[in-house]
Amino acid sequence: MNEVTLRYDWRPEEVDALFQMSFMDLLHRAHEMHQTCFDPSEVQLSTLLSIKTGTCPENCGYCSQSGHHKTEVEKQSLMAVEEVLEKAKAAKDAGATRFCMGAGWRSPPKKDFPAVLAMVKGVKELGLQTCMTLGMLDDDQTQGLKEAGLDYYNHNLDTSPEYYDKVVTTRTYEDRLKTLARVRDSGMNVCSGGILGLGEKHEDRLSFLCVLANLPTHPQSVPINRLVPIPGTPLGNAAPIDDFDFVRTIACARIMMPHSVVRLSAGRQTMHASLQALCFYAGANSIFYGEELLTTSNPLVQQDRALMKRLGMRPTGIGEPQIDEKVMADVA
Ligand code: SAM
Ligand code: DTB
Ligand code: SF4
Repeated sequence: MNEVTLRYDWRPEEVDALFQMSFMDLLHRAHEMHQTCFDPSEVQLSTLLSIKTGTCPENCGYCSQSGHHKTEVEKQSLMAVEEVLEKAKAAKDAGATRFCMGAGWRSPPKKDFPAVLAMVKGVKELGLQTCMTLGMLDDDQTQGLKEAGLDYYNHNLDTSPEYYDKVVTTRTYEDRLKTLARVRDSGMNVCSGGILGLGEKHEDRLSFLCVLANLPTHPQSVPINRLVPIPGTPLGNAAPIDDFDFVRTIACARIMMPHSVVRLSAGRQTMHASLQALCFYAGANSIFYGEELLTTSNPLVQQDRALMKRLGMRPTGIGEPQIDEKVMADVA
């Protein structure tokens, strides 16, 4: 009898020991965990839509939407609810099971909140899971989203607490943790992960993974982004992260948060099919599906369908809410 025990006391030295394993041994270990907790042939498909783009008051060094950087991004005020629902319907028809709506806000403005709630309700009525990422939330906003039926709230920690202020200074890591706590306490599913390739050190990746895995409950969804360098941002010329270090990070996330759905997120556009396959083997079991992320491009739907076919993988509705993650998984 094999048991998966969920741990919340990971230490950076232990994660470093995982990273120091041979690539093959680490992937083998991660894949065994993946097989124990999921069907590794399944991949969850989430489609993204930017519902409000650009002019964000935050200064995140990686982001095309920050009003602090001179980027080419086309600014757009809040999209009409009807237009969002049309996009959601198209995503469902293409095979997505979750629709993620993102806004270039520090936090949602009061005047726009009724429309945001209408989007959640409308997208749910189409039979899709809903996710939103709107920046920091207060208690009332969190409650409003929960009551509207929002399934997931995305709020990334992005990197280690030690490196955070090298990337953004208009808010603190503590602010991020507070919003995550509100979302978690409301009973909504948490989607939280990060970006690799921000110029962070190996130690920052260890620390980032430990913070994420040592939250009171593991985020139900963990997006791992590879930086999409945006011209005009402070990180527009950042050196790309080594492919194998990227895969190793996914493997560690799988081992440390066994029941979380790990999403191979931004950055797939520049990843060869074989690198993506390695990420799936290491434990990634979700992707952003659809030709656009928020402001940058993503592989075409036909390409992703072809990739799944080549790999013998199929889309699934596995990102079902998994609030009861304390349950132990037993396998014979
Ligand atoms: N404004 C909200 C916030 O920051 O939480 C929501 C939107 S923001 C664009 C959501 C996430 O997208 C960020 O936390 C970051 O992880 C990711 N992201 C933004 N720009 C990126 C880029 N150039 N490459 C990779 N990931 C990026
Ligand atoms: C996440 O972790 N990645 C998504 C989503 N959550 C909101 C965003 C990726 C953005 C990539 C750059 C862009 O398209 O602007
Ligand atoms: Fe604004 Fe979010 Fe971009 Fe930061 S990541 S600048 S908060 S849209």
